Formats: sequence, structure tokens, C-alpha cells
Amino acid sequence: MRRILPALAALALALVAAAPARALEKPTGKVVLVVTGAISETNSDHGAEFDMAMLERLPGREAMMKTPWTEGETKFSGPLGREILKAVGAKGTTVVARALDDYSAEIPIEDFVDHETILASRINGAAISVRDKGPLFVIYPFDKEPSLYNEKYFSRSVWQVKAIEIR
Ligand SMILES: Nc1nc2c(c(=O)[nH]1)N[C@H]1C(S)=C(S)[C@@H](COP(=O)(O)O)O[C@H]1N2
Ligand SMILES: [Mo]
Repeated sequence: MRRILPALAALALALVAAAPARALEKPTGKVVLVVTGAISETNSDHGAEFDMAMLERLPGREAMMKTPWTEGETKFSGPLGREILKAVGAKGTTVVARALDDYSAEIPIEDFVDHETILASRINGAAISVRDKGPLFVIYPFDKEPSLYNEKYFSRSVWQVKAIEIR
């Protein structure tokens, strides 16, 4: 027993350490985002599916800013990209964001890790209709980092996002 108990304790600790912080729950509402590719957490055969409530429970950011797509100071809010990456256990270098109109952009993972880039789910507090470039819109922290306000980042500001592939 004296030898077995510490061994069991070590095993239990190893199991706890290996387990993800919290298993990815299953969506109960309409799926608005599917994450595939180099991820360790999935909740369906398609990869990691999210409904809006799951996304909005992740740590997020809300900020007032000017963008090329809106008029005047506008409030954007939604989950931080890095929190989505964390939730799916992303292991890669690139986030490929695909939109409903089949536009896609390759976003270096640093853009989500080093910057407070969000997948905006609300504009001025209201859900974003597809007509208004929703349901999800990659929004860089243009308010905090004016140096991002240029074509390089505009082209990565994918609207109508429906899927993300981690490469
Ligand atoms: N869904 C979607 N997002 C997109 C695009 C697109 O065609 N579809 N164009 C991208 C590019 S290349 C740029 S420069 C900006 C352009 O925004 P604008 O057409 O309003 O100038 O949005 C980006 N996001
Ligand atoms: Mo562009």
C-alpha cells in the first residue's frame, strides 16, 4: 500500500493535468461557427461547433471605434479570438477565416494572440444580421492600436464569418 498509494496519486494527478480545463460543451442553439483543423477539442464529427450563447460566454471585449464599414463611433463586442483558440485547443500558425460569401483570409495566429482581436457578435449591442455583415465579424482593436488601421488588416477583417480552420 505504501508504494501503491503515491503511484495512484501520481496517476490521478497526471489524468487531471492531461484533461482539458473544461470539455467543449455541445451547442443547443443554431450553430454559427465551426472550427476545424489543428484543434484538440471537438464536440461533433465536423469539429468544434459553437452557437451564439457559447461564443458570448467566452471572455470578450467591447469597444467603441471607427471602422471603414460603419459610420462614426460604433460599439463592437464579442469573444476574443484568443479565447476561441483556447477553447478548441488550437495548435497551429494560421487562422483561416471563411465567410458566407466564400471570401476567406489567412490570419496569422499572432493577430489573435498578440492583439485583442474579437469575433464581433454585436454592433451597438444588437446581434449582427447577415445583411449587416454578421453573424460574426473579425474586428481588430482599431481603437487601441491605430497602427492596425490599414489595408493589410482590413483584408483580414472578414465579415459574415461562418467557419475557421486552424493550420
Ligand atoms: N466576407 C467578406 N469579408 C471581407 C471581404 C469580402 O469580400 N467578404 N473583403 C475583405 C477585404 S479584401 C477588405 S480590404 C475589406 C474591404 O472592405 P470594403 O469592401 O468595405 O472596403 O473587407 C474584407 N472582408
Ligand atoms: Mo482588400
